[in-house]
Amino acid sequence: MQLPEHILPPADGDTFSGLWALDPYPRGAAGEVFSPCSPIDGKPTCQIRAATAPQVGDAVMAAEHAFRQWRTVPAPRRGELVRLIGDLVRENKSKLAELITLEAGKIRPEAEGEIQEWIDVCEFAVGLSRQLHGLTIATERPEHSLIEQWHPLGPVGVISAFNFPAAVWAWNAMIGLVCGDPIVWKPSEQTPLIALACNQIVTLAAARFGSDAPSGLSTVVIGGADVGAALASDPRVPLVSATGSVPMGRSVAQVVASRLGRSLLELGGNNGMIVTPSADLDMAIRAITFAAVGTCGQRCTSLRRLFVHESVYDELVERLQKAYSSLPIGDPREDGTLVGPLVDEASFDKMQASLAAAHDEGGHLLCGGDRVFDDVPEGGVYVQPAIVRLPRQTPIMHEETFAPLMYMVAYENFDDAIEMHNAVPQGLSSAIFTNDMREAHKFIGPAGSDCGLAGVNIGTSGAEIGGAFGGEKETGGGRESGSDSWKQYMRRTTCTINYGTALPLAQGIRFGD
Ligand code: UN1
Repeated sequence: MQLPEHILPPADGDTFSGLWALDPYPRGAAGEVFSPCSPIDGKPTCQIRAATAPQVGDAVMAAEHAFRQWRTVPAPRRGELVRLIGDLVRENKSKLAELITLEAGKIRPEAEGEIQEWIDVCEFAVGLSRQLHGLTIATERPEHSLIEQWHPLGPVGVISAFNFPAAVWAWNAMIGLVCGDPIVWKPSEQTPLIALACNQIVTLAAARFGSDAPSGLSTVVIGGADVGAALASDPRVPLVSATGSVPMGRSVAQVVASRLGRSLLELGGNNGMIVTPSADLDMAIRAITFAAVGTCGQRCTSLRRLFVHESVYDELVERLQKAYSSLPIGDPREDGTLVGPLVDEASFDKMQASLAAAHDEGGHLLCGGDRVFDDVPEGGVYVQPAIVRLPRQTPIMHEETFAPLMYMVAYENFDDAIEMHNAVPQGLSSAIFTNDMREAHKFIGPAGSDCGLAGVNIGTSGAEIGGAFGGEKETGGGRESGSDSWKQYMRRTTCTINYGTALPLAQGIRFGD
């Protein structure tokens, strides 16, 4: 089955509804019409009518209704829906990737990689659908058993960002669906078409699956901060999973906490790498380049801070300058392009402001930073990835700048490098290049990197879905995708069963006998 024409790059003048659910389909959104622009050339991609805050309430009500049915469908059967979704994603991989390139400006291989990430998480979730198990626990009382069970939680609100417009939703939605939860998704306003396409895939899979998949199981609500706030504040949504900036996450967390809901946050990253004297520099150069300039520096896992031992510093600088000088920058749709556009002008302005701050703090620009106008599509914001050398970790290095901008600092002592590495408010991803097993293990050990992700001889970005993804401190503490992240999408019941004829009390308490 192919995607219908109407979710493909639209004809001029098309207006899409920003509120789609499984059935009735499509529903009409009632908010303002807006036009997101493609980062490729700044041209509008489509017109979208936003959903309103009361319509978010309708979507949540439908999800709550769907939950009553979906929670009783056996988990392996719920896995069958996700298997069907995965089949459709495989069939439509290249068209879906095309939409990511159009709306997020990602180069083709990275856009396809993002859809592959969705396929991978489908497979993970299908396997998981037969492994949502609890424990049998030793009980202190005779003729009793003590077991824990995991049950579906309820509607899950997903708030996602422009830079991973499909995969981050998929981590939450595919796992949430096998766990028995309906999904209400507020995507970035920058990427509505890919969100509608993703939801369309679920719709098509649900039609193949049959009536066990209730309407309201998967909904997209497109709109601005008011739509996100309506989702976060709704007491019928027990879990809100939000990816994006620290200020956004802080406000979602406060709203959700005030109603004692659960939030799962994946916020800023300001990721660092340590390159030690024994590092394989050939590998390090390749890893650093992909991590710092891939997705034009717009991954939450992008490499932003590089701490290099003074004995290899000059050689690394020279080789990085060489690698950066030949990076193909331009149209992300073209074969061979490695660096596509920034998402918008504001990102370029922020990058320039960070470069200026770094300069004022004693930084020396080693390469890049200029706007690129030649051989790139007119109307897009293209920039040369920049590297700035700093004498020490200065205040600007404590901030995440969502652009291809990497700071370099030399170090003398390994423990100081770890101190500097950990001295920022964010704690998502980290890496070390070393062939010294003591350094490697120290870095991933309790006194090493304080991040949620720590790699050895690998870059900071490009995590696979099987691990739990997320980070500490201002990154928000959430873990999504693999490992036991599924537990957050379920509720645990501890069950004590007395199969005897006496009523012994725990802790040996005697009460009236
Ligand atoms: C993000 O940028 O929000 O590890 C997610 C990575 C990707 C996911 C990034 N698998 O870079």
